[in-house]
Amino acid sequence: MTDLAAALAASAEKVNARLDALLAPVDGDEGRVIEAMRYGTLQGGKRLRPFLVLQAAGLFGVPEARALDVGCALEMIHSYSLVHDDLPAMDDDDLRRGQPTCHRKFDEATAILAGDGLQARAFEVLAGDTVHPNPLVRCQLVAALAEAAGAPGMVGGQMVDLMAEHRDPATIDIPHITRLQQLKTGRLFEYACVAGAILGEAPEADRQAMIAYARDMGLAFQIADDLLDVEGDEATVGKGVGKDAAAGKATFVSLLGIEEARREADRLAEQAVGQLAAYDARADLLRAVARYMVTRQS
Ligand code: GRG
Repeated sequence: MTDLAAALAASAEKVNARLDALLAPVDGDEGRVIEAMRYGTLQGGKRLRPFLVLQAAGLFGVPEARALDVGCALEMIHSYSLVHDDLPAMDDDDLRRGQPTCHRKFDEATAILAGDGLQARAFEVLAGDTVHPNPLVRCQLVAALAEAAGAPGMVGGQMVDLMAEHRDPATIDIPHITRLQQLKTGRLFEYACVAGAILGEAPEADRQAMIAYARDMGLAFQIADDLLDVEGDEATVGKGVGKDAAAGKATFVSLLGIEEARREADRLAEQAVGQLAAYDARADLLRAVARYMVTRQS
């Protein structure tokens, strides 16, 4: 096992245990929504975003327990986005992480409430004093996550994605896809990294370095995701276009082709590593994770 694989596994174990505690089951009718929130969150997942929070926070001397709660709050937002993205009104998916999607396991109304509940719980955790003794720091963390997850970020990106269905396909070019993905998936990665700097009350230059690193790494992640989609499609269906492209959506791969997309993902991963030039060996796992984003198999 590489150092990164071991560190990812150790971090995921801590994140899973803390998420389990933060989403404790309750009795009564409302227990069903908690059960669905737990289902949407605790059924696997790589826990990349909390790992990034922990690693970025480590650069700025932040105690791990604080970073862990921020990472768990972020993972709740990520999980809510997946539960809602799978709904019939969005992607209408039956499987997530190899298991029935939340609305298939429960029902549509419960899955909507589970996503809503996860979002609210995330902000409740962030506002709690286990995260940081200084309420101004907690306020900054809350405001930054609201921006990353909301209309200026992930939700806005999802809207741009939905609107693309009504656009002339010829107008969907690389700048359009880049912006869409920076909002839809990139902003949560940016939050993961800048949250470490906010927790450490680091200077603005560090915050910008964390954002620049995450921006390049997040795009590399997304291109790799498109490549995995095509490779999975080649393996299982033999069409070799990927689920999104087969559904008529433009992707980095459909616009650039497989080889060029792979080169661009590698270039962005190295650019992400370059953004960490000012940091010592404590940033080595962040460097490794940028390279892992483009070599991962799931
Ligand atoms: C519904 C508000 C709302 C937003 C949905 C992020 C998003 C917006 C939808 C996810 C759709 C999707 C599958 C995008 C591909 C990239 C991505 C975010 C993959 C899932 O992230 P991983 O690989 O997943 O970190 P795990 O399962 O490891 O947590």
